[in-house]
This record gives sequence, structure tokens and C-alpha cells, in this order.
Amino acid sequence: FLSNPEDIGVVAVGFSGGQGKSGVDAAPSALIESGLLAQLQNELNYKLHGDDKVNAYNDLVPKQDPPYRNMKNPGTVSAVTQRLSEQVYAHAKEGRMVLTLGGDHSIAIGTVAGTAKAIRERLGREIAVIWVDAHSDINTPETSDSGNIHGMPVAFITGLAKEEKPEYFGWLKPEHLLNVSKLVYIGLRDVDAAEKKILRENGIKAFSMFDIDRYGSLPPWPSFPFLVVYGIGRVVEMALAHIGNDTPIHLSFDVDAIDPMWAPSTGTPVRGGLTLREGDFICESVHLTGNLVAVDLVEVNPSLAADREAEANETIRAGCSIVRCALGESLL
Ligand code: HAR
Ligand code: MN
Ligand code: MN
Ligand code: MN
Repeated sequence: FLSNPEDIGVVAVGFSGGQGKSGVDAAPSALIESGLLAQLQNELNYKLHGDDKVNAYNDLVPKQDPPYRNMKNPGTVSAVTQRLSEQVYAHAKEGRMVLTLGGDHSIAIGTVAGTAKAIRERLGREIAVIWVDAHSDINTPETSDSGNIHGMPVAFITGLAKEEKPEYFGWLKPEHLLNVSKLVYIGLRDVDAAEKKILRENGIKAFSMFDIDRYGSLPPWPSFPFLVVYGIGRVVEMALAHIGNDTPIHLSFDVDAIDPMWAPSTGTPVRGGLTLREGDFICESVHLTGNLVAVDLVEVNPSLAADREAEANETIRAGCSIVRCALGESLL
């Protein structure tokens, strides 16, 4: 094991500044109230470290935060992710697996930076990131149409987006960064034209929904010639092969990777996504490697539900399922 198998550092991040819709900051408390941490502790016998109080980081919000290089709330997101990187680093340095409950996906700037640095220092290794998402979140400030930083975290953690000013992500140093060859996406289906160019030019490994479908097959069994075998198994196998054996893995899971049928309460839902079962399968497979060092669950927004109660609850349940599978609950 690359981290102590029984120890988890939990960081609850009530932050929504990487995009425009409020409510995603309420996700950590909703996940915790639904019993997620209690289950990890009582049923899976993990030892949880860190407080279960939600970090709001209000002390870090600057009085004024005008756009910079087209980014919205740049000073706030930079300060929050810097603090978060230190929290994640402190857990990972102790050999704990780090579970971060977001928050919007901009927070992955902090979580990946924290794990990358800690694993370099503790094991002398580079981490790999499996980014499960409908979106590739790899816009640079200049290519982004929206200016929302939750569409840019991968550009910052890979160093594709560069910035000197410490108050605008200049605090990211080489030890915080992820090698693009150690990044792999699963679930993509809404990628901007400029992002496709970035993926292509950098040779970044990405499995879209199309890949998951096309690697499926019709089995030869004569009695069920119509039964489709889904391609998620082969896709996960290829994703893990790409990052290599016994590489420390940081799993960053955006709940919008899951089809809105199971996870409707999220800021930018995109139809045609993973089934809940496929999402769980990815997590189970990553758990089985024994190389998981960090998990993020992001973009659950309980207040974005047409039918409040039901849809928000469904999405929270999906999020809990994802986390429990990544921690091995569903395996025998
Ligand atoms: N690509 C778009 C942008 O840059 C949409 C970003 C995505 N939203 C997310 N992140 N939920 O995965 O603004
Ligand atoms: Mn995302
Ligand atoms: Mn997304
Ligand atoms: Mn777009």
C-alpha cells in the first residue's frame, strides 16, 4: 500500500467560487449528514483524521477580486486552493489517504498540488491523476469562454497555464505539478474546441463516452446475441495500463460524469453519461490497485434540483456511492 490502509484524512470544502452557481458549497455538509463519514468509520472501520467541520475559507476572500486574465474570482480561488493544498499535503505526508469533499472542481488545483508534493517527498514518486468528468477542465485562462476557474484546474496543475503572481496561482511550484503523461480522463462528452486542441497537442490520454461504448462488444453466446457487454471494463484496464503499475493514484471524480438520470443536481449536467454502476466500477477498480492516495468528489449541488428533495437526494446518494466504492465497500 502506498498509504496506510486504515487512515483517511478528510477535508470538507464548502467552496463555490470556481463557478457562478451557489449551492455547491453546501455539498460537504449534505454528504456528511447523509451518513457518509459515519459509514466509513463504523462499517468500513477506517480511522478518520481531520475535523468534520466544513471549511468555508471566508477569511481568505479578498475585499475586491476583479477578473484577472479573464478569470472570475481569481484571488479567492487562488487563496482557497493554496490553503487546501496545505491541508491535503499535511494528511498525505502522514501517509493518510486523503478524501476531499467539494465544492466545485476548481478545488482540485489544491488537492492535486497537495498530494503531488507530499508523495514526491514521502515516496519520491510522481502521482497519476484519473479525472472522471463530462468535461476536461483544461482550459487556460485565455481559451476559456466562461472565465470560470472550475473549467481550468487541469491546465494549472499540469503547468500548461502559467502564472508568476503568487496571489493568482503563482504559488504553484514544480513540486506541486502533475506530469501530463500521468493524466487520464474517463467519461468526457462536453469538451470545448480549444480544449480538444490542448488534449491533442499534449498527447493526453482520454477515454470519452464514445470509447466506453465502442470498446463494448456483442458476446458470442448464441442464446443472448443481443446482449451488449459494456466497455467500461476495458477502458479502466487501458487507463490503469497507461499510468503504469504501482503508481500512486489521485482520483478526481466530478459527479457530472454520471448521467443526470442518477446525478441531476449539478451545475453543468450533460446527458449521455456514465451509469451509476459504471461510475462505481471505475472506483472499485481503482481501489483494487491498492495504489489510491487521494479521492476528490466534486460538483454535487443539492440546491440545483427541479424536484428539490428527490433529485438532490439522488445526487447525494450517487456521490456517497462513488466514495464508498473508491474505499472498497462494495467489494467482497
Ligand atoms: N468547458 C466549460 C468552461 O470552461 C465548462 C466547464 C465545466 N464545468 C464543470 N467542470 N462542471 O467539470 O467553462
Ligand atoms: Mn469537473
Ligand atoms: Mn464536469
Ligand atoms: Mn463550451
